[in-house]
Amino acid sequence: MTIKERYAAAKEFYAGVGIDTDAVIAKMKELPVSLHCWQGDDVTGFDHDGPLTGGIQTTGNYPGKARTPEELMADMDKTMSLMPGKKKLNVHACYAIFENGEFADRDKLEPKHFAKWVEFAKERNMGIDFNPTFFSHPMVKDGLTLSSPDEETRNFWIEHGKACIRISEYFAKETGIPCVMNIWTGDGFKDIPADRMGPRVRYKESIEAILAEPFDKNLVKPCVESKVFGIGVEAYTTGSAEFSLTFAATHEGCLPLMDNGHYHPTEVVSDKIPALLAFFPEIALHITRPIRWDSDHVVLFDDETKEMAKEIVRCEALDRVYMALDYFDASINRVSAWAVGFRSWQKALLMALCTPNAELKKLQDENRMTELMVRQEEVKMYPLGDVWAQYCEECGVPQDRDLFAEVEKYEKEVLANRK
Ligand code: RNT
Ligand code: ZN
Repeated sequence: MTIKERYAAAKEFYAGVGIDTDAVIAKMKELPVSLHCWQGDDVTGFDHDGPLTGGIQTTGNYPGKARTPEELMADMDKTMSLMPGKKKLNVHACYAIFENGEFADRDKLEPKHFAKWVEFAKERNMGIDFNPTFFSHPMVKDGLTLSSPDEETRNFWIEHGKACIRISEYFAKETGIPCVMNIWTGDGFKDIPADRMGPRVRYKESIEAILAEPFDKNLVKPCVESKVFGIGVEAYTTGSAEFSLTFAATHEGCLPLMDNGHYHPTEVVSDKIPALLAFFPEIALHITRPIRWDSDHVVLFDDETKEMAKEIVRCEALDRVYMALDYFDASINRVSAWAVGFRSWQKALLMALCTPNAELKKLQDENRMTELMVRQEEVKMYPLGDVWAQYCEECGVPQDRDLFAEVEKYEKEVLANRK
Protein backbone atom coordinates (compact mmCIF):
# COMPACT_ATOMS: atom_id res chain seq x y z
CA MET A 1 0.00 0.00 0.00
CA THR A 2 1.19 3.50 -0.72
CA ILE A 3 1.40 6.21 1.94
CA LYS A 4 -1.67 7.76 0.37
CA GLU A 5 -3.69 4.57 0.61
CA ARG A 6 -2.56 3.92 4.16
CA TYR A 7 -3.48 7.47 5.09
CA ALA A 8 -6.93 7.19 3.50
CA ALA A 9 -7.67 4.13 5.64
CA ALA A 10 -6.32 5.79 8.79
CA LYS A 11 -8.29 8.92 8.10
CA GLU A 12 -11.48 6.90 7.92
CA PHE A 13 -10.60 5.08 11.12
CA TYR A 14 -9.95 8.32 13.01
CA ALA A 15 -13.13 9.92 11.64
CA GLY A 16 -14.94 7.03 13.32
CA VAL A 17 -13.63 8.17 16.72
CA GLY A 18 -14.38 11.82 15.99
CA ILE A 19 -10.96 13.00 14.83
CA ASP A 20 -10.36 14.94 11.63
CA THR A 21 -6.80 14.02 10.68
CA ASP A 22 -6.60 16.55 7.84
CA ALA A 23 -7.32 19.29 10.38
CA VAL A 24 -4.74 17.80 12.76
CA ILE A 25 -2.05 17.82 10.05
CA ALA A 26 -2.93 21.41 9.12
CA LYS A 27 -2.60 22.40 12.78
CA MET A 28 0.73 20.61 13.18
CA LYS A 29 2.20 22.63 10.34
CA GLU A 30 1.51 25.85 12.22
CA LEU A 31 2.76 24.96 15.71
CA PRO A 32 6.16 26.52 16.37
CA VAL A 33 8.75 24.48 18.26
CA SER A 34 12.08 26.07 19.16
CA LEU A 35 15.11 24.36 17.73
CA HIS A 36 18.22 24.89 19.88
CA CYS A 37 21.33 25.86 17.93
CA TRP A 38 23.57 24.34 20.63
CA GLN A 39 23.11 20.69 19.63
CA GLY A 40 25.30 21.41 16.61
CA ASP A 41 28.52 22.26 18.45
CA ASP A 42 28.17 20.81 21.96
CA VAL A 43 27.17 24.17 23.53
CA THR A 44 30.49 25.77 22.58
CA GLY A 45 29.43 28.98 20.82
CA PHE A 46 31.71 31.52 19.14
CA ASP A 47 32.84 33.86 21.90
CA HIS A 48 35.40 31.80 23.77
CA ASP A 49 37.90 28.99 23.37
CA GLY A 50 37.64 27.41 26.79
CA PRO A 51 35.66 24.35 27.82
CA LEU A 52 31.96 24.17 28.69
CA THR A 53 31.67 24.96 32.40
CA GLY A 54 28.93 25.94 34.82
CA GLY A 55 26.96 22.89 35.86
CA ILE A 56 26.34 21.41 32.41
CA GLN A 57 28.49 19.10 30.35
CA THR A 58 28.56 17.40 26.99
CA THR A 59 30.21 14.03 26.62
CA GLY A 60 31.50 12.39 23.47
CA ASN A 61 33.66 13.47 20.55
CA TYR A 62 31.81 12.29 17.49
CA PRO A 63 33.47 13.80 14.43
CA GLY A 64 31.93 16.61 12.41
CA LYS A 65 31.16 19.22 15.06
CA ALA A 66 30.33 22.65 13.61
CA ARG A 67 33.23 25.07 14.19
CA THR A 68 32.00 28.30 12.61
CA PRO A 69 28.70 30.14 12.19
CA GLU A 70 28.64 29.04 8.55
CA GLU A 71 29.04 25.37 9.46
CA LEU A 72 26.46 25.59 12.23
CA MET A 73 23.94 27.27 9.96
CA ALA A 74 24.57 24.75 7.18
CA ASP A 75 24.01 21.90 9.64
CA MET A 76 20.82 23.53 10.91
CA ASP A 77 19.58 23.84 7.35
CA LYS A 78 20.27 20.17 6.76
CA THR A 79 18.63 19.18 9.98
CA MET A 80 15.55 21.33 9.30
CA SER A 81 15.14 19.61 5.96
CA LEU A 82 14.70 16.39 7.95
CA MET A 83 11.91 17.63 10.23
CA PRO A 84 8.25 18.24 9.54
CA GLY A 85 6.57 21.21 11.19
CA LYS A 86 7.25 24.83 12.03
CA LYS A 87 10.56 25.79 13.59
CA LYS A 88 11.62 28.71 15.73
CA LEU A 89 15.33 29.38 16.16
CA ASN A 90 16.79 29.23 19.67
CA VAL A 91 20.12 30.99 20.14
CA HIS A 92 22.39 31.45 23.16
CA ALA A 93 24.30 34.68 23.77
CA CYS A 94 27.63 32.86 23.35
CA TYR A 95 26.68 32.40 19.69
CA ALA A 96 27.33 36.09 18.97
CA ILE A 97 28.96 36.49 15.57
CA PHE A 98 31.90 38.87 15.55
CA GLU A 99 33.22 40.20 12.29
CA ASN A 100 36.47 41.79 11.18
CA GLY A 101 38.35 41.06 14.37
CA GLU A 102 35.91 42.91 16.63
CA PHE A 103 34.95 41.38 19.97
CA ALA A 104 32.49 42.34 22.70
CA ASP A 105 32.36 40.72 26.10
CA ARG A 106 29.04 39.37 27.39
CA ASP A 107 28.16 42.58 29.25
CA LYS A 108 28.68 44.62 26.09
CA LEU A 109 26.81 42.53 23.54
CA GLU A 110 24.69 44.42 21.04
CA PRO A 111 21.99 43.53 18.52
CA LYS A 112 24.48 43.90 15.68
CA HIS A 113 26.38 40.86 16.95
CA PHE A 114 23.30 38.80 16.11
CA ALA A 115 22.43 40.38 12.76
CA LYS A 116 23.53 37.23 10.93
CA TRP A 117 21.12 35.13 12.98
CA VAL A 118 18.31 37.55 12.19
CA GLU A 119 19.11 37.26 8.52
CA PHE A 120 19.16 33.47 8.80
CA ALA A 121 15.82 33.37 10.64
CA LYS A 122 14.07 35.85 8.38
CA GLU A 123 15.08 34.00 5.23
CA ARG A 124 13.53 30.88 6.69
CA ASN A 125 10.43 32.53 8.12
CA MET A 126 11.32 31.78 11.71
CA GLY A 127 11.02 33.67 14.97
CA ILE A 128 13.94 33.66 17.40
CA ASP A 129 14.20 32.77 21.09
CA PHE A 130 17.16 33.86 23.15
CA ASN A 131 19.22 32.89 26.19
CA PRO A 132 21.76 34.90 28.14
CA THR A 133 24.82 32.66 28.67
CA PHE A 134 25.75 32.61 32.35
CA PHE A 135 28.40 29.88 31.96
CA SER A 136 31.68 29.05 30.18
CA HIS A 137 33.20 32.43 31.03
CA PRO A 138 36.01 33.73 33.32
CA MET A 139 33.59 36.03 35.16
CA VAL A 140 31.85 32.98 36.65
CA LYS A 141 33.40 33.38 40.11
CA ASP A 142 33.59 30.30 42.32
CA GLY A 143 30.74 28.79 40.36
CA LEU A 144 28.47 31.82 40.89
CA THR A 145 27.13 34.59 38.63
CA LEU A 146 23.93 36.46 39.51
CA SER A 147 23.98 35.09 43.05
CA SER A 148 27.66 35.78 43.75
CA PRO A 149 28.54 37.63 46.97
CA ASP A 150 30.99 39.66 44.86
CA GLU A 151 29.32 42.82 43.62
CA GLU A 152 31.51 43.25 40.56
CA THR A 153 30.68 39.72 39.44
CA ARG A 154 26.97 40.23 39.98
CA ASN A 155 27.00 43.53 38.12
CA PHE A 156 28.82 42.05 35.15
CA TRP A 157 26.13 39.39 34.79
CA ILE A 158 23.29 41.84 35.39
CA GLU A 159 24.68 43.92 32.52
CA HIS A 160 24.78 40.75 30.43
CA GLY A 161 21.13 40.07 31.22
CA LYS A 162 20.13 43.63 30.31
CA ALA A 163 22.05 43.44 27.04
CA CYS A 164 20.17 40.22 26.28
CA ILE A 165 16.81 41.90 26.89
CA ARG A 166 17.74 44.54 24.31
CA ILE A 167 18.82 41.85 21.87
CA SER A 168 15.62 39.87 22.49
CA GLU A 169 13.53 42.93 21.70
CA TYR A 170 15.54 43.44 18.53
CA PHE A 171 14.81 39.84 17.50
CA ALA A 172 11.09 40.30 18.12
CA LYS A 173 10.96 43.56 16.18
CA GLU A 174 12.93 42.17 13.25
CA THR A 175 10.99 38.93 12.92
CA GLY A 176 7.58 40.20 14.07
CA ILE A 177 7.38 37.25 16.48
CA PRO A 178 7.75 37.54 20.29
CA CYS A 179 11.09 36.39 21.69
CA VAL A 180 11.18 34.08 24.70
CA MET A 181 14.26 34.95 26.78
CA ASN A 182 15.26 32.29 29.25
CA ILE A 183 17.34 32.95 32.34
CA TRP A 184 19.18 29.92 33.62
CA THR A 185 22.32 29.94 35.72
CA GLY A 186 24.26 26.99 37.08
CA ASP A 187 24.91 28.87 40.32
CA GLY A 188 25.30 26.50 43.23
CA PHE A 189 27.63 24.56 45.53
CA LYS A 190 29.29 21.19 45.29
CA ASP A 191 28.92 20.58 48.98
CA ILE A 192 26.77 21.62 51.91
CA PRO A 193 26.51 25.42 52.07
CA ALA A 194 26.39 27.45 55.28
CA ASP A 195 23.99 29.99 53.82
CA ARG A 196 21.19 28.88 51.54
CA MET A 197 19.14 32.04 51.61
CA GLY A 198 21.81 34.68 50.91
CA PRO A 199 22.52 33.49 47.34
CA ARG A 200 18.80 33.22 46.63
CA VAL A 201 18.09 36.75 47.83
CA ARG A 202 20.96 38.02 45.68
CA TYR A 203 19.70 35.98 42.72
CA LYS A 204 16.22 37.45 43.15
CA GLU A 205 17.56 41.01 43.28
CA SER A 206 19.82 40.42 40.27
CA ILE A 207 16.99 39.08 38.10
CA GLU A 208 14.86 42.04 39.21
CA ALA A 209 17.68 44.36 38.15
CA ILE A 210 17.78 42.67 34.72
CA LEU A 211 14.03 42.95 34.29
CA ALA A 212 14.23 46.64 35.21
CA GLU A 213 15.66 47.15 31.73
CA PRO A 214 12.72 48.64 29.82
CA PHE A 215 11.10 46.30 27.29
CA ASP A 216 7.78 45.66 25.62
CA LYS A 217 6.10 42.73 27.39
CA ASN A 218 4.33 41.75 24.20
CA LEU A 219 7.66 41.37 22.42
CA VAL A 220 9.95 39.89 25.06
CA LYS A 221 8.87 37.01 27.28
CA PRO A 222 11.43 36.57 30.06
CA CYS A 223 11.50 33.17 31.78
CA VAL A 224 13.28 31.69 34.77
CA GLU A 225 14.38 28.06 34.52
CA SER A 226 14.88 25.97 37.63
CA LYS A 227 17.22 23.05 38.22
CA VAL A 228 17.51 20.51 40.98
CA PHE A 229 21.30 20.15 40.75
CA GLY A 230 24.15 20.53 38.29
CA ILE A 231 27.35 18.67 37.56
CA GLY A 232 29.87 19.94 40.11
CA VAL A 233 27.13 21.71 42.06
CA GLU A 234 25.39 18.68 43.50
CA ALA A 235 24.54 19.95 46.99
CA TYR A 236 22.72 23.18 46.29
CA THR A 237 21.31 25.09 43.32
CA THR A 238 20.40 28.73 43.82
CA GLY A 239 17.66 28.62 41.16
CA SER A 240 15.72 25.73 42.67
CA ALA A 241 12.16 24.80 41.62
CA GLU A 242 10.56 26.74 44.47
CA PHE A 243 12.77 29.76 43.83
CA SER A 244 12.02 29.97 40.10
CA LEU A 245 8.33 29.24 40.34
CA THR A 246 7.81 31.78 43.10
CA PHE A 247 9.86 34.36 41.25
CA ALA A 248 7.71 33.98 38.14
CA ALA A 249 4.50 33.98 40.18
CA THR A 250 5.40 37.25 41.88
CA HIS A 251 6.82 39.13 38.88
CA GLU A 252 4.31 40.01 36.25
CA GLY A 253 5.34 39.19 32.73
CA CYS A 254 7.95 36.66 33.87
CA LEU A 255 7.21 33.04 32.90
CA PRO A 256 8.21 29.87 34.71
CA LEU A 257 10.26 27.57 32.49
CA MET A 258 10.24 23.87 33.31
CA ASP A 259 12.97 21.68 31.87
CA ASN A 260 11.82 18.08 32.28
CA GLY A 261 15.38 16.99 33.06
CA HIS A 262 15.51 19.21 36.13
CA TYR A 263 13.43 17.38 38.72
CA HIS A 264 13.79 14.42 41.01
CA PRO A 265 13.49 11.22 38.95
CA THR A 266 10.00 10.31 40.13
CA GLU A 267 8.57 13.77 39.48
CA VAL A 268 7.01 14.33 36.06
CA VAL A 269 6.61 17.62 34.24
CA SER A 270 3.45 16.31 32.54
CA ASP A 271 1.73 16.60 35.91
CA LYS A 272 3.20 20.05 36.57
CA ILE A 273 2.02 21.54 33.25
CA PRO A 274 -1.70 21.65 34.17
CA ALA A 275 -0.83 22.78 37.71
CA LEU A 276 0.98 25.83 36.34
CA LEU A 277 -1.61 26.47 33.64
CA ALA A 278 -4.20 26.86 36.39
CA PHE A 279 -2.37 30.02 37.45
CA PHE A 280 -0.08 31.38 34.73
CA PRO A 281 -1.38 32.84 31.47
CA GLU A 282 1.72 31.48 29.72
CA ILE A 283 4.48 29.01 30.58
CA ALA A 284 7.60 27.73 28.84
CA LEU A 285 9.15 24.28 28.50
CA HIS A 286 12.54 22.79 27.79
CA ILE A 287 11.87 19.39 26.33
CA THR A 288 14.66 16.93 26.97
CA ARG A 289 15.21 13.36 28.21
CA PRO A 290 16.66 12.74 31.64
CA ILE A 291 18.45 9.51 32.49
CA ARG A 292 19.25 8.84 36.15
CA TRP A 293 21.09 11.96 37.36
CA ASP A 294 21.57 13.64 34.02
CA SER A 295 19.29 15.55 31.65
CA ASP A 296 19.91 16.52 28.05
CA HIS A 297 19.70 13.20 26.21
CA VAL A 298 18.08 13.26 22.77
CA VAL A 299 14.28 13.38 23.06
CA LEU A 300 12.61 10.09 22.09
CA PHE A 301 9.00 9.13 21.50
CA ASP A 302 8.72 7.75 25.02
CA ASP A 303 5.95 7.72 27.60
CA GLU A 304 6.71 10.97 29.42
CA THR A 305 7.27 12.83 26.14
CA LYS A 306 3.83 11.67 24.96
CA GLU A 307 2.29 12.55 28.31
CA MET A 308 3.67 16.11 28.24
CA ALA A 309 2.32 16.73 24.75
CA LYS A 310 -1.03 15.27 25.79
CA GLU A 311 -1.30 17.67 28.71
CA ILE A 312 -0.62 20.71 26.54
CA VAL A 313 -3.20 19.58 24.00
CA ARG A 314 -5.96 18.51 26.39
CA CYS A 315 -5.55 21.67 28.47
CA GLU A 316 -6.16 23.48 25.15
CA ALA A 317 -2.97 25.36 25.87
CA LEU A 318 -1.08 25.12 22.59
CA ASP A 319 -1.08 28.92 22.42
CA ARG A 320 -0.04 29.32 26.07
CA VAL A 321 2.97 27.02 26.18
CA TYR A 322 6.29 27.94 24.54
CA MET A 323 7.89 24.67 23.51
CA ALA A 324 11.65 24.48 23.12
CA LEU A 325 14.00 21.54 22.76
CA ASP A 326 17.05 21.37 25.01
CA TYR A 327 19.53 18.52 24.72
CA PHE A 328 23.06 18.00 23.47
CA ASP A 329 24.67 14.72 22.61
CA ALA A 330 28.25 14.80 21.35
CA SER A 331 28.59 11.03 21.08
CA ILE A 332 26.49 10.52 17.94
CA ASN A 333 25.94 12.32 14.64
CA ARG A 334 24.69 15.73 15.76
CA VAL A 335 22.39 16.29 12.78
CA SER A 336 20.74 12.98 13.56
CA ALA A 337 20.43 13.89 17.24
CA TRP A 338 18.72 17.15 16.32
CA ALA A 339 16.38 15.47 13.85
CA VAL A 340 15.40 12.50 16.02
CA GLY A 341 14.62 14.78 18.97
CA PHE A 342 12.56 17.23 16.96
CA ARG A 343 10.70 14.47 15.16
CA SER A 344 9.95 12.73 18.48
CA TRP A 345 8.31 15.84 19.88
CA GLN A 346 6.36 16.23 16.62
CA LYS A 347 5.15 12.64 16.97
CA ALA A 348 4.09 13.29 20.56
CA LEU A 349 2.10 16.37 19.51
CA LEU A 350 0.55 14.48 16.63
CA MET A 351 -0.45 11.64 18.91
CA ALA A 352 -1.97 14.06 21.42
CA LEU A 353 -4.01 15.72 18.68
CA CYS A 354 -5.14 12.31 17.40
CA THR A 355 -6.51 11.29 20.80
CA PRO A 356 -10.24 11.58 21.58
CA ASN A 357 -9.53 13.71 24.63
CA ALA A 358 -13.07 14.97 25.24
CA GLU A 359 -14.47 11.44 25.29
CA LEU A 360 -11.80 10.25 27.74
CA LYS A 361 -12.31 13.25 30.00
CA LYS A 362 -16.04 12.52 30.11
CA LEU A 363 -15.34 8.98 31.32
CA GLN A 364 -13.24 10.41 34.14
CA ASP A 365 -15.86 12.99 35.09
CA GLU A 366 -18.51 10.26 35.22
CA ASN A 367 -16.15 8.10 37.27
CA ARG A 368 -16.22 5.32 34.65
CA MET A 369 -12.64 4.42 35.48
CA THR A 370 -12.77 0.82 34.27
CA GLU A 371 -13.79 1.94 30.81
CA LEU A 372 -11.28 4.79 30.93
CA MET A 373 -8.41 2.34 31.39
CA VAL A 374 -9.65 0.12 28.55
CA ARG A 375 -10.07 3.09 26.21
CA GLN A 376 -6.72 4.66 27.06
CA GLU A 377 -5.03 1.38 26.19
CA GLU A 378 -7.05 1.17 22.97
CA VAL A 379 -5.84 4.60 21.82
CA LYS A 380 -2.23 3.44 21.97
CA MET A 381 -2.81 1.06 19.05
CA TYR A 382 -4.52 3.54 16.70
CA PRO A 383 -2.88 3.82 13.25
CA LEU A 384 -0.85 6.92 14.12
CA GLY A 385 2.10 5.83 11.97
CA ASP A 386 0.03 6.25 8.82
CA VAL A 387 -0.90 9.82 9.76
CA TRP A 388 2.74 10.54 10.59
CA ALA A 389 3.84 9.19 7.21
CA GLN A 390 1.33 11.44 5.47
CA TYR A 391 2.45 14.46 7.52
CA CYS A 392 6.11 13.83 6.61
CA GLU A 393 5.16 13.39 2.97
CA GLU A 394 3.20 16.65 2.89
CA CYS A 395 6.10 18.49 4.53
CA GLY A 396 8.57 17.03 2.05
CA VAL A 397 10.78 15.43 4.70
CA PRO A 398 12.07 11.85 4.84
CA GLN A 399 10.04 8.99 6.24
CA ASP A 400 11.47 7.36 9.38
CA ARG A 401 12.78 4.55 7.22
CA ASP A 402 14.78 6.93 5.03
CA LEU A 403 16.10 9.24 7.74
CA PHE A 404 19.34 7.42 8.47
CA ALA A 405 20.39 7.28 4.82
CA GLU A 406 20.00 11.07 4.61
CA VAL A 407 22.06 11.58 7.74
CA GLU A 408 24.73 9.20 6.51
CA LYS A 409 24.97 10.96 3.16
CA TYR A 410 25.47 14.36 4.81
CA GLU A 411 28.06 12.87 7.12
CA LYS A 412 30.04 11.46 4.21
CA GLU A 413 29.73 14.52 2.00
CA VAL A 414 30.08 17.31 4.55
CA LEU A 415 30.79 16.39 8.15
CA ALA A 416 33.62 13.96 7.41
CA ASN A 417 35.62 16.75 5.76
CA ARG A 418 35.87 18.70 9.02
CA LYS A 419 39.21 17.61 10.36
C1 RNT B 1 20.98 23.47 31.76
C2 RNT B 1 19.72 24.09 31.32
C3 RNT B 1 19.87 25.12 30.23
C4 RNT B 1 20.89 24.75 29.19
C5 RNT B 1 20.89 25.61 27.96
C6 RNT B 1 22.09 25.43 27.13
O1 RNT B 1 20.80 22.44 32.63
O2 RNT B 1 18.82 23.11 30.92
O3 RNT B 1 18.63 25.38 29.67
O4 RNT B 1 20.75 23.42 28.78
O5 RNT B 1 20.70 26.92 28.34
ZN1 ZN C 1 17.07 23.65 29.91
